[in-house]
Amino acid sequence: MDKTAQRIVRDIKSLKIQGARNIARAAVDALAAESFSFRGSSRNAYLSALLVAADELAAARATEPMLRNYLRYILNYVQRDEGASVGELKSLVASLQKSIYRDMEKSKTAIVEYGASLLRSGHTYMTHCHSSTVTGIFTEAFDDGKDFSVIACETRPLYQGVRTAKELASHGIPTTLIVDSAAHSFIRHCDAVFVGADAVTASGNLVNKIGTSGIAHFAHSFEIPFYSAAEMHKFDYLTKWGMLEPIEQRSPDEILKESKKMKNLKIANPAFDVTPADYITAYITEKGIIPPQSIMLLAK
Ligand code: RUB
Repeated sequence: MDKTAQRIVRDIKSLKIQGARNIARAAVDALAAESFSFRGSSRNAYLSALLVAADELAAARATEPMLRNYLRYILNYVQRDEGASVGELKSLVASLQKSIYRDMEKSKTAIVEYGASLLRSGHTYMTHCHSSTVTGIFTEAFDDGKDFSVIACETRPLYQGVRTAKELASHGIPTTLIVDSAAHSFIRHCDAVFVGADAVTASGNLVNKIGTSGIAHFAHSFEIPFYSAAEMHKFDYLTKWGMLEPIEQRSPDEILKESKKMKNLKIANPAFDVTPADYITAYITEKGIIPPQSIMLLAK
């Protein structure tokens, strides 16, 4: 595999690159790098190099349909063009990479606009983990002159919520950072919850950072609206056929370094959990703000 592609796989695995959008974009870059660095004129050898790289990238993070959808999109185009030379296929991949960038930017702009329209001055919002889409919504609304505050859960074990809190606070948004276990105590002071999405399933369920489903449960019991900002590319088409979204299990070392030396101690570290559609007020997508029950109708 190409060196740049290998580095991107490592960075995705080690969470140097984090968040579904960033991961998907990096995976597209890796596949484009693999394509660009291919030497030779055999179409079959070129295709196998792309397929091997795509497999490695897809395996880097189990719970990321956006990554898989974009890789599949590129491979479909490349495989369909049966008469094309390797040179032509390389140009095709480069132009698909650019059109994916445009597509991602366009959908993020639309989601941010729809999401920001839900925010009100004087309100307080809770968020969990680090979603580039949700921070985009908050900063856009703030820049529009809305005066609100945010409560960010720190998101153990890797504290992506601390990143969110720092980002929002340095943008000027009044932000309170809390430990995950304080979510229940603080949610009653919130007007809505905004989280990102790693995957959306055919039944409208949300797969997002571990801890999301607990917060959704609290929000439901206090009748507080719960929104997830999710591009349609986060929809996992395989769930239409009954496949369950795989949940990535992370290293025990993220929780306790010395655990391997201890007898009778097992560490469980799932990276994501599933929030039932019933707890979700709506998904904020590039197609509008839609109830979870409609997601499958709108996913192409
Ligand atoms: C990140 C996470 C984010 C989603 C959405 O988990 O759960 O909420 O990926 O992010 P991790 P975005 O830090 O383990 O990758 O809106 O940026 O796609």
